[in-house]
Amino acid sequence: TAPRFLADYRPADFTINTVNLTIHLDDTCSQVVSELTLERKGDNQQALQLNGEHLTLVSLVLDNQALSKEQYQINDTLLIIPASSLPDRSHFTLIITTEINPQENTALEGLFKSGDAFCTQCEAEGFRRISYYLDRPDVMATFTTKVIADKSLYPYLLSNGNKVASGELSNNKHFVTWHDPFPKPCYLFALVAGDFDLLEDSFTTASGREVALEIFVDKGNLVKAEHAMTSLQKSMAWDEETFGLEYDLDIYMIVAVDFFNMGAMENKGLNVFNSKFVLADSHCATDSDYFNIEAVIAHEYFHNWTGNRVTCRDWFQLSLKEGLTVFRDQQFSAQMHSSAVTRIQNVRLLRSQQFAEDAGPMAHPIRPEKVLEMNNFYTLTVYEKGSEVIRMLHTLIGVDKFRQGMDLYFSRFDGMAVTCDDFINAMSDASGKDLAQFKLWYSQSGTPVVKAQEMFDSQTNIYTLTLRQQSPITKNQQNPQALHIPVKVELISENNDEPSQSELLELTQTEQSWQFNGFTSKPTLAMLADFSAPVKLIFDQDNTSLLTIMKQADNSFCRWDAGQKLLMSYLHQLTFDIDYTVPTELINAINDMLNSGGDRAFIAEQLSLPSFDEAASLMIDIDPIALTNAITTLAIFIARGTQQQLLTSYKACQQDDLKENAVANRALKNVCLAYLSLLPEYQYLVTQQYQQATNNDDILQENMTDSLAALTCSSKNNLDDLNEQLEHFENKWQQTTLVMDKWFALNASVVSEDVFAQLDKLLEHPQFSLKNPNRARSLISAFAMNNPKYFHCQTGRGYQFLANQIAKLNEINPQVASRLITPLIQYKSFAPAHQKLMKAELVKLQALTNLSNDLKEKLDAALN
Ligand code: BAL
Ligand code: ZN
Repeated sequence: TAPRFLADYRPADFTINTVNLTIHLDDTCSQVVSELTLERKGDNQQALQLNGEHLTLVSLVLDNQALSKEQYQINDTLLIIPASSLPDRSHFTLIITTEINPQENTALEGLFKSGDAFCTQCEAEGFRRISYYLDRPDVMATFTTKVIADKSLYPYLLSNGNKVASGELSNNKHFVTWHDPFPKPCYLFALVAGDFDLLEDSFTTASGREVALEIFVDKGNLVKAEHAMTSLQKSMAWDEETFGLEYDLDIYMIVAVDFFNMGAMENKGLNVFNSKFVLADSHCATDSDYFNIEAVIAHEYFHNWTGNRVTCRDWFQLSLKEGLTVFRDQQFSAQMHSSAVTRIQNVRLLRSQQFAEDAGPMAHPIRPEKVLEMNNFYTLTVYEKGSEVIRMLHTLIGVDKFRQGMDLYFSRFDGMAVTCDDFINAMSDASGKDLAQFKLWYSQSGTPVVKAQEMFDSQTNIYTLTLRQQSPITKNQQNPQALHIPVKVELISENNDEPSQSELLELTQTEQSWQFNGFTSKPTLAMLADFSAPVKLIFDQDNTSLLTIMKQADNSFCRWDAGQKLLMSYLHQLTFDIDYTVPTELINAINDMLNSGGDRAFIAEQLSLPSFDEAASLMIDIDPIALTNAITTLAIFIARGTQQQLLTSYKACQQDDLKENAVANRALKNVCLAYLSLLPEYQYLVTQQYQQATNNDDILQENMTDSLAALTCSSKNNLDDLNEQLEHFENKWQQTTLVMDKWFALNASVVSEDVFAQLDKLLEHPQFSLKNPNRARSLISAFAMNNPKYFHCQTGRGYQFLANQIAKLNEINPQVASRLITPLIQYKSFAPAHQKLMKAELVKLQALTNLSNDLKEKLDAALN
């Protein structure tokens, strides 16, 4: 297959106005009858080319006449009806009958079996595995779908829109017909059939319409759907209050399935979710699971407007809906919880993963220009950096103008398939702000570097700040231009009678200076308040200034970030010299934080060291072993120096555990435990906490967050009790799939040479299967991402393990294989010895027969 280019976009020669689907479900041979009303656009004389893959064509009927084999052509990806076989009229009908094998569909694209249920995943290009179609998002049709299946095995038959008919058929079969009045691209089509428990509730919209809310889960899981239901209701209310956006159908359904490549999918009126983002109770889900469920439910719900009502013209525009919807879900989460902590977590993800992607071989602008396999572009760049770009716009024009821009966007484009430029133009027109230069964020890749230099003239009392920007120069980007970058700064005054100053600076040139008055001595600069732009900042600040910011900055992000910079500077020193003596000022600063009496969730973030990936993304030629040793050494230094205060805080949080702010209490408690567990004299706390949280006479005291936190300490420090705890945990949870995923991940994260033998054993575990994406990720990805010491071990065994599993997944599920390869393709950021070992594995993978496009695209980029 050849790559596609944004520059080659052309409107379709035909469109489809209505689709009438009749789907007879069967495990190995489902029949799909698709009646299309087609329309030729303009007076073109083109052939009709319909996409289709893994389909068996049974018959083709054009305007009531069967087409003979001579009248069309068919290959692995297309059904072509030449102009000579088409009528002269602009409107005509086509009835296509195809057969498919859902059971064999381990790629989980199109129609597949998830356990006993049938379900679909059509984004980006999965519908072509269900029937021949114009599978592109700018072809929007109204769908009517009749689903037929065995009544006992599949009592629920679901599709998009409203239920319009149902009835009994012979042979114990039944049918349900659904009609979706909103024209949509086929990527939003969905079908589910199965036997579920159903949680029902409702929502009354601002204009007084009653919407039925239905969540379908595996039998026995009803109570675990309650948090998802509440989250959905909160999301619906938030979108009305914040953006005036109401839901538009009479019913909103969510189905939780265990076999799913993505987190969830926003199909119109029928979201399909990975069960991981639906099911929760305090015994089996952690606080972050609860948070993530609420965020993903919100994200999919928000897509109803940003994605479904207004969709993408082509897949290069994916960030139009994803960046915007991530921004919306982040704003929602920030309002539901601590905005400071939510922002910190957004930034941690961006810096640890997206910065690495943007520095690696698959770097692409948030609006990519060249794509071989679209599934490879559901990336941190399109989603998370895409959201940062929307956030910058929000910062530049302000909340009110942003809302006016959204209103204008919907009034212009409701029911249409549009581009990122259309969105920015609406924002520009509504706000009066010139965003021409801002649009470069959509076409340039790489993380820009902003260098800051300051000068204080004690004669004139003028403070001058100079900023310089540079975007990376790469093979695909020879001449990057200056971007429009909002830089929020805070100047912290030394003198009580001179107020600190906060400003939004608009950096638009390569180099720009600003002057500030009102200080009689040099103020301390806190840069990038709220992380106002997704850039790498280079600014040499001494420890005294960082400590000042940590204590005095008004902006909570700056306070946290200054602490991280301080920690990062020690990590840097330690990677070069493991005997480096960390100054005791750090101990005082951490004791101050623990004593500060502030929000415990925020303190937990302040105390958490930069992760391996966060630190790595700020370094070059990384020696991964030196970095893991540096992180451990710094953590032990902190633990030793602050042990008394850590213990006091641990106990205080434990006492308050079941009171208000339980989540924040647990967050801080478990960070304290992580430090204390590094010191042998406190390791008894881990045993104690594990017992209390997992094996308690009082079941109400049991708690997955605490249980998992204790187990993580055991596995990271390979504590004596580890094996006993893992065995106990496995016995307790063997029936609960989502918890077993956590168990597999814990096993893969054990910091011990034995991990390799353990990994081999786990591959043979009766509950392990590469066919289940969650399970594959819980073992393989957890090892590669959470166990840097052994993933990067000098023998290359870690790299080999990952590559071997990717080779198997290439045949089973190319999308999952392609996600898992990320840590290997970023090999160029590591020291030469590691590069060589990683590259050798990539070369082996490249030689695979049947290499999927998904892997090929990444391997070619990495090895070129
Ligand atoms: N559209 C794919 C899943 C999501 O981003 O919501
Ligand atoms: Zn999305």
